Amino acid sequence: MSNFNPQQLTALANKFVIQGDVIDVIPFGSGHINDTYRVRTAQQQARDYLLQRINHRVFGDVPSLMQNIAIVTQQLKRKYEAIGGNGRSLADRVLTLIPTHTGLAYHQDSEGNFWRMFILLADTRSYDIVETPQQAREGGRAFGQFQRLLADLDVTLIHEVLPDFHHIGRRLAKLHQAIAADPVNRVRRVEEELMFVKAREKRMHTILQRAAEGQLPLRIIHNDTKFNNVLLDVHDRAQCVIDLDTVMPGYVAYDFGDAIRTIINSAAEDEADLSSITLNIPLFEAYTAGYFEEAHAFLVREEINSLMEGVLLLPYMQAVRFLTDFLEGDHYYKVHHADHNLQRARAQIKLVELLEIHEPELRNSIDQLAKHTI
Ligand code: GN1
Ligand code: MG
Repeated sequence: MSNFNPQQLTALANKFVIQGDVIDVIPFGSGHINDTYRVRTAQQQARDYLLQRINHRVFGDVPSLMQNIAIVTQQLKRKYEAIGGNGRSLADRVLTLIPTHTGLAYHQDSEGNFWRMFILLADTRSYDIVETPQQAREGGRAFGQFQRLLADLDVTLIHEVLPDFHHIGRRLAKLHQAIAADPVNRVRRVEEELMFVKAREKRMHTILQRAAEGQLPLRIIHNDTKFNNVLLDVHDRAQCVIDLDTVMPGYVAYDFGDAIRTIINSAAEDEADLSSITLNIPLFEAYTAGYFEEAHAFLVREEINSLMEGVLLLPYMQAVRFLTDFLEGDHYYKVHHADHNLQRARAQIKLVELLEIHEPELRNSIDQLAKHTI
């Protein structure tokens, strides 16, 4: 995280239309891309805020990114208004952007950094590792509902801010470029991992092939359905889906697979001790059941058939992305120690191995749960 001192951060927070005087601005959350801070304000009953520095090396077109978020949050608010309150205010269920004093969705500082602000949702929490089936089911409902409420939004309104984000062919091409260039002389350290990746390249194209055959509708999906992107309330009920930076057109299996990647894994995404990575199948089933409760309203049969492909693809793609960044010298993801990207890649590879072993069982479970709800 770049260093901004408290005075600078307070001044940045005051660029936005906030209520109350700023008490402090402190680092918050565990994202790998943007820098996030919590802004506490003095006024009683006033909300706290989230201040974020958008990583503009990753998100080259910040105005389009912010436009996507505005379109998506407006649509969600419209839908929730129509459905009715459920005892919660709209600001508690959908992210709310706070404008700058000049009426913009972001502030650009003198060094060219882009900043934005959201309301911080009080009394919520997120989990890096899921603990109970109830949490998993709530996560499934939340992402299923997110897709459902966006299902009638015109796909062409949303900018593809990170082109080919989940296109495995492009991701592999980047990995091969990194192998060929080998700028920091690390290829020799990942030969085993590269063999694992290469042995599965063809199979991992299944979703793209089915899409090219016209069997999978292109929908607006979240594209970063890590479980910690759902905020749960104090009773572990899903309250709000967050991190809308990557909301773009894609296939539902991507969101399903990325969520399962983090839910079924009993260990952390970057677990160093590979023997502690195991599959928690009851959590997988709970997420899937919750997902179908919401998604049955729009899913077509071919999409249901594609979900298991997503479960294998997303951890595989994540391994490819971590390996690529490792080979390129760690420029994309924030790393917290030497070889962090390698450790992350190895943990994801271990996960793919386990998922392959349990594939028939997981596929069967998806089919059974789909029958009950669809
Ligand atoms: C990044 O926003 P954050 O840090 O949760 C990444 C995701 C990866 C994730 C892996 C824009 O997400 O695609 O799945 O790390 N976001 C981007 O933990 O690349
Ligand atoms: Mg993200």
